[in-house]
Amino acid sequence: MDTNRLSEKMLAALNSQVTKEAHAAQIYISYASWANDQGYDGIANFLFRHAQEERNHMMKILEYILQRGAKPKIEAIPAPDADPANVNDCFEKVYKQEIDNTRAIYNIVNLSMEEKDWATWNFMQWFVKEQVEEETLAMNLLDKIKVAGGKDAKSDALYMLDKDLEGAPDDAKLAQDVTATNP
Ligand code: OFO
Repeated sequence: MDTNRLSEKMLAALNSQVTKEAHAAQIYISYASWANDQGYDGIANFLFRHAQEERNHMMKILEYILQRGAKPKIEAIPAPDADPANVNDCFEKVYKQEIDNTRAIYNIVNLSMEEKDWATWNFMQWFVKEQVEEETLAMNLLDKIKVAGGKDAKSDALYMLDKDLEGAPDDAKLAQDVTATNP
C-alpha cells in the first residue's frame, strides 16, 4: 500500500530544499574557514555555529518527508562560491544567501497553497518565521560592519567586531517579541 502523502512535485521541492539547507551549511563553513584563516576567530565561531543551524534545518525537512510516508533523495551538495574579499563582502554574501533561501521557502509555501497541502503549509510556517529571524540576523551583521566602516573598516574596528561576534547570540529578536518596555 502506498502511504506517500506528498505529491511528486512537493516531494521534489522539499528534496531540493534539503540539499539547499546542506548547501547553506557548506557555505557557512567555507566563510567560517576563510574568517579563521584571516585571523577573525570570533566571526569564524559565529559562522561555524550558524552552519549547524542550517544542518538542523536540513534534518527537519528530511524528517518531515519521512513522516509523510515518502522517501527523501540525498543529492550532491554544490560547492560553495569563492571566498569573500573582506569582512564587508562576507556579511553581504551572508545576507544574499538568506534572501535567496527565503525565496525558496516561499516557493514551497506557494506550492502547498496551490495543492491545498495544508500539512506542508503548516510545517513550512516554522521556516517562514525562522527566515524572518535569519534575515534580521544577517541585517544586524550588515549594521555592525557599517558602523565599523564598511569595506574600509580599519583593523581596530574589525578587532572589536570580531570580539563582539564571538559571544553574539545565535538568534535575533523578532518584532513580535518586542514590548514597549523591552524594545
Ligand atoms: Fe539560513 O536558513 Fe536555513 O532555512
